[in-house]
Amino acid sequence: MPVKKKNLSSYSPKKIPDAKKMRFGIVVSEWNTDVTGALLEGAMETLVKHNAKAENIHVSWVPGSFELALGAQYYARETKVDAIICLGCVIQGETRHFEFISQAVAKGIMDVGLTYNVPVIFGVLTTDSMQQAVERSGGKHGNKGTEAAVTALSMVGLRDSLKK
Ligand code: DLZ
Repeated sequence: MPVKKKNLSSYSPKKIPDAKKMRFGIVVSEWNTDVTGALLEGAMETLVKHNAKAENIHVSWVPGSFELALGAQYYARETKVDAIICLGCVIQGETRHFEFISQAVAKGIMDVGLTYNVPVIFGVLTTDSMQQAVERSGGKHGNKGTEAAVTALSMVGLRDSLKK
């Protein structure tokens, strides 16, 4: 039964698969580092809480959210990770840059997942303001990094449950 979400981080821990044998790649954007660093913390804490081993979590930084999809593709092609988590923060500015980056990264991340048959998780905040981003990276609306990690665990669990 799905959990009714109160904030980005509400989930039922009992239903999350054990991550003891799972490997993860996390690609993080350097743009708005205060926020993306907090997303990374949320994701790492969550993976470790569900028994992922620190040596099985690989973190790579990319210059901005636009580069997340290619970073994810490198992981998908060159490594044997079970899931890739992309973390970024795109904040609405005065120009249309926001739209281009947000749409490109969402589509790019989805394409990598479907091409390589590996969960690639969209842990990217797209907000109107820094305040909204802070509230969603460990503030009153939870942490999207946590949500991204939970999604990664769930998708690897789903894949494993369907293996013959
Ligand atoms: C250029 C740019 C701008 C204006 N804003 C953001 C942002 O809010 N969040 C983010 O992650 N990256 C931003 N970038 C950088 C682009 O993602 C990208 O790194 C550059 O356009 C170089 O390809």
